[in-house]
Amino acid sequence: MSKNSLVASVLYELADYSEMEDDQPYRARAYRRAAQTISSLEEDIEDISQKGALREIPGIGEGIEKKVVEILSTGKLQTLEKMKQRNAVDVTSLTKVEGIGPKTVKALYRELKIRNLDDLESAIKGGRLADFRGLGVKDPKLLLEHIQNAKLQSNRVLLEEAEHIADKVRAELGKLRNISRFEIAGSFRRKKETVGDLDVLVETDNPGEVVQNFTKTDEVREVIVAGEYKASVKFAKNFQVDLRVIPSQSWGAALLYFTGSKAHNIELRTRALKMKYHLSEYGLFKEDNETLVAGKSEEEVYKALDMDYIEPELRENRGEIQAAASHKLPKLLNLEDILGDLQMHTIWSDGNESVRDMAEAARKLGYEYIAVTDHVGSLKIANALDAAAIKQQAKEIEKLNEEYEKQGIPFHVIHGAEVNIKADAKLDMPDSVLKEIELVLASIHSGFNDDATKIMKRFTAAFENENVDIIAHPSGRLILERSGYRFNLNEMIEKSLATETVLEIDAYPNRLDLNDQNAYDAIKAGCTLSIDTDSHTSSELVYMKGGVDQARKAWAERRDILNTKSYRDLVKFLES
Ligand code: DGT
Ligand code: CA
Ligand code: CA
Ligand code: ZN
Repeated sequence: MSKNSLVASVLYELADYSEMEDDQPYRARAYRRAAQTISSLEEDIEDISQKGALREIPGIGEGIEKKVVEILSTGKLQTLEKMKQRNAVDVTSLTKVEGIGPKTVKALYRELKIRNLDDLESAIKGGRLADFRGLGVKDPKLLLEHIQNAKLQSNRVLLEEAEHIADKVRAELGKLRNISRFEIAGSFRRKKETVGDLDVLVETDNPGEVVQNFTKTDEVREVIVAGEYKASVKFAKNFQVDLRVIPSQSWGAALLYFTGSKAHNIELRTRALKMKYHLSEYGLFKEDNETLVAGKSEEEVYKALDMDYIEPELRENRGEIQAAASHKLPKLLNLEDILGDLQMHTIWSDGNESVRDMAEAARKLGYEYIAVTDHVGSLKIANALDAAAIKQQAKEIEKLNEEYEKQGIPFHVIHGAEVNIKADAKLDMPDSVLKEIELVLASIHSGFNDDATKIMKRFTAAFENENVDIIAHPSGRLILERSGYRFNLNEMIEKSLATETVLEIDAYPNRLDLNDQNAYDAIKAGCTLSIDTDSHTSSELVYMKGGVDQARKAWAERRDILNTKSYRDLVKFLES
């Protein structure tokens, strides 16, 4: 399987350590950029390396090329290993604490000799952090909470990363003999935004052999336990994979049980008891005589409990049990329902490819349209466009659309923009300019520490501006990194309905913003959402899948999502 994520994670770590050691910040930035590019590559980095084409990847020069080759052949990087020894500071864990970056880690080490989370915790408890500058959060209670979160998170990965690990599991299982079927259950199957471990179920006539062979596969770094029917192992980066052998007659019951969630299971068992049954991972039994009623498939179990089948994404105990019993489950959105993507960036601002490149990639995905939404205004880091550049871009897009029309290609590029909602609650571009843009996303990129009232004042200005169509990544969170600003969801929902402004599910893997619970509340209240990838290169357009997964967790149907509309209907909506 592809080593892209391994190479990326080593480079990310290298970036953190060099930021801590080095006074030349561009170096860390270069490593980080390369890591980001590599993790989003479609092509296998090993193949690229074998072709000698590493240098053709944007952001990879001679120095990084050498490092990539070393990681590919040895699985690690000598420079990084030395840095780790030299510092003996657990940068990886410390930077997981909200508000702590590599620079703070450096200062914490220099001034207070803090090397890891435990050191940090005792420093806070001992009041030794009182005079320390360079921490945004001062409140010891809040800091300890952040440390606790960092400890909990330390082995959780983004769903997108779990997908790559799952690919490895599938590949390894595919090589083993005597497996008649397998399935990855748990939070992974429910498409939770982060995954703690993988729960693999297999059906086989040779349990002992399969378990043993699994523990000997290439990906396994450590065997925690291995019995006759079960093994727990660690993959790279300490990520746990549990494997269980399941008998055929219990397959469905076990899949149901190990898919969870725990809360869903408990509700389901309660329902079974009321119907004089007993439900376990082995099957659904008559309460009095232990006769097996159902267990071969999940469908069979739900049916015996007088329920419709419940998709794994919905199994979070948000009312799905009652809905399934009264045949009122939503008809969930599918990836095929999505006809376009309404947030992406090009070389006009901070993206890596041209408008045409993005359009062509979107056409290959079968879309009818995209909106190109480069940053506009004065955001320097994002290389935002000014009014003159916006006009030029409009012309470029118009030309491309004309070209498509001449060739009879039914594809449209919508001229959009992402405008920053400034700290003073003004949009970072005058209305006279915004008015000329077909689709305007508004979002917050600064002033994250504002209180909820101030944040809502800023959002209100955006909602009430009639040029604004979509509020992008509404919470501003980065999963496993920062929790986002304080916003009031109910007020957001009210404003969205009142002003017909769409809320976004930003599908970028570490954003998924709105999150599933907030999106669920918004949809329930009647809001329309759009699912956009926020792509900065064309290979990221496939992140749509993760956005759709989150929307499905939020009970979204096709009609709830803006970009399931045909191009004509979308234009009507934007013009109204
Ligand atoms: P994770 O791994 O933390 O992302 O979350 P899950 O949901 O995969 O949790 P995990 O791996 O601990 O367990 C897998 C499933 O097994 C879980 O979703 C439901 C089921 N399960 C585990 N422990 C219990 C339990 O004590 N009671 C019940 N009813 N189900 C359990
Ligand atoms: Ca799990
Ligand atoms: Ca587990
Ligand atoms: Zn943005």
